Amino acid sequence: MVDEANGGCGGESIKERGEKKASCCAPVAVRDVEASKLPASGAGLVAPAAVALKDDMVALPGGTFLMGTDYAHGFPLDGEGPVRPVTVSPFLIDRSPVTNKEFAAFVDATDYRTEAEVFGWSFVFWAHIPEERFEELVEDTVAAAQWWCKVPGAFWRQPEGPGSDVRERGRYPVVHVSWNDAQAYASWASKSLPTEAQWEYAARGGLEQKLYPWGDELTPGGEHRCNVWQGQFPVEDTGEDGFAGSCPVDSFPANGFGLYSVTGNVWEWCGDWFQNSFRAELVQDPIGPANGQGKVMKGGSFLCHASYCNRYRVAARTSNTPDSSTSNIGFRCVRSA
Ligand SMILES: [Ca+2]
Ligand SMILES: [Ca+2]
Repeated sequence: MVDEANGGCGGESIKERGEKKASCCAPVAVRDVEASKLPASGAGLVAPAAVALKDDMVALPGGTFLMGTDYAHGFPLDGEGPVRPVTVSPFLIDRSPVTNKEFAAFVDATDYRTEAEVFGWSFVFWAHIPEERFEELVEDTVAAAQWWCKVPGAFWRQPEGPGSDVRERGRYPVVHVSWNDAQAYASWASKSLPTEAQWEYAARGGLEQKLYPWGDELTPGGEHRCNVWQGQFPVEDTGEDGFAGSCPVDSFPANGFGLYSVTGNVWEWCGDWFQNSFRAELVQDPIGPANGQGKVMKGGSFLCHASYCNRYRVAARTSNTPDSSTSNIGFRCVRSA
């Protein structure tokens, strides 16, 4: 059973949603550590010069911005606020989440095995599993969030389990990568995972205190600007924004800093441990606490819906354990300037 895993995004009141442990839309994978040896941390993996990485990063000047929200829309127990001035040093950040094609280059060069492979399973959203193969592919569901299915054999190259592949999804964000996997990729690419402050500064795209990377309206002029959920969660995603599930990283316009796929599509791992408060004295290049249970994730995913898990706002945050993997968590990297 995976019922210790918490799910979220379903059937609660707004109050309950705010009080729920912050891992809405991305369940905790309770891994059986005894069952297998933990994979390499990625330490010692160095990108060979022969591998040509397409390094599509944008250099950001850094500076002081207003981080967080004062909760006209947010979840107080997620620790999104209050709004405070934070200063980040100049850095470079990937224009988009790491794609399947980019992750494949890493795996081809290193034979790295993701945690989903080592543990033998990952979480897949129910609607993406072929109905006729549901019995065959799904070993269990999360008790508190039955739309999350434990699928043996699901990993980044087989996102919906055995029989699926990413051949037509080179430009889609890689998913089923744990924080540890993301960290391994970043080390190999001589990069790192963004701090939450770096991520939020970059996501805001130069706008101050807007809900979304482009402003305060979700669909300005009726136009979709990110890949989230339309319809009744978790039953029917009408895909009005063009996608029921993840989408190519550059499907929607970039933000003011030239970053794609900032909100919606897939959650993105950050380097910091999660804590639902922050240390007010940390105003210059803040990082999370020294340790914790979960790592920060930002940006929301294709499963987010206003009625349910309004966490595709730039100030929104959640977390998951560093060895968890799902079909809606990916990452992008940064490099110091
Ligand atoms: Ca969508
Ligand atoms: Ca996102």
